[in-house]
Amino acid sequence: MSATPSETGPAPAGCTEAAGCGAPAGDGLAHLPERVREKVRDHPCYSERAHHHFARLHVAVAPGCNLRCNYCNRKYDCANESRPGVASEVLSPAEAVRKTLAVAAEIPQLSVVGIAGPGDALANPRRSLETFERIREAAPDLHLCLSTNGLALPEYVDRIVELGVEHVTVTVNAVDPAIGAQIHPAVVLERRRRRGEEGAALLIERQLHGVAALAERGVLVKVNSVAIPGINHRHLPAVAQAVRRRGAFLHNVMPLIADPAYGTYFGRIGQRGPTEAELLGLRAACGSAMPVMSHCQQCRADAVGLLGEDRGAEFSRERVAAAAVDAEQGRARRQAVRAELNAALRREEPEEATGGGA
Ligand code: CLF
Ligand code: SF4
Repeated sequence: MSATPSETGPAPAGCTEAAGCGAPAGDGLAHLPERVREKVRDHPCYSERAHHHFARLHVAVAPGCNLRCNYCNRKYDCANESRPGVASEVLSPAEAVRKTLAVAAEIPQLSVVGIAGPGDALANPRRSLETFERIREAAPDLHLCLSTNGLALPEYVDRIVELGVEHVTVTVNAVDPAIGAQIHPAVVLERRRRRGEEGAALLIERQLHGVAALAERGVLVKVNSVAIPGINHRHLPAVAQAVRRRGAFLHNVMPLIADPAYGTYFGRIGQRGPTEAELLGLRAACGSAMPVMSHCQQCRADAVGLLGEDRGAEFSRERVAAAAVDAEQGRARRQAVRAELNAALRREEPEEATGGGA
């Protein structure tokens, strides 16, 4: 989320891509091919059931952004501020790996490491991709997950696939440039800033292209949309249809968070978020295109633990640097715990397939 875009600028506080890279509806996994089930079963965001058992870690290595979103403030938060995409500190790739190993040794239910800000993962490609490369090497059992606004996505599809990133979230708030420009007033691509509908059209074109290219390569693509009453609220079912046609797997429809205290443009002008009833109605409307995630916690960009709990304070830079981590022992413990959880969930799947009712 933010106010002033810059490619290199200081860390945006919370990417709503990140801000809510949210997840799917109740896991009717049984209808999916086994190769897809394997990728979803222990991902706490892609499977509603998994989120009760498996944990995720966000490594906040991506400070810059290439987009301006009217719901973003691009500031660091205090550690107690729990809202989408914010982070208390930005890590180097080496620090991110160390943190991953420390968390994975302490939380054996850890199954996913994601990059979700605090800016945009692909506006910081060197840092993000190096981080994934190193984590893949150090802890190959962990799923890699990336969240992006999609502007730079077409350039990185091959690299994402090559690194074995199996889950990518793209935030798509509009497929109509006139609506998109009210949410994203400016984009920066190849050092050129484009404003208004020109910028929004470019963003949309690249988002949809990126979603299709990833889906064709077998990456599971989740799309996040921020519901903003009076702006894109009635338009989101059209977004759902457009991304489904490009192969998106899951839609996360999230409420706008626009507290004036956060200093975002929408906060300053008093733009309200959707009511609970509006959000439910919208999720139902979007759900005719594809499954809709309803358990998203709109995580911080440095979130740690099960969805809904945040153990980030236990893994600050200082604590991680001082911790003695036995990576091998951690891996063995994690693999045993995850194997047991996976087996239990697998046993439940046939019941789910027949027990869902009419
Ligand atoms: Fe993180 Fe996002 Fe991956 Fe999940 S979060 S990068 S897909 S591992 Fe999950 Fe958090 Fe919602 Fe995102 S609950 S904000 S959907
Ligand atoms: Fe903020 Fe950039 Fe994410 Fe938009 S894309 S929410 S401006 S960090």
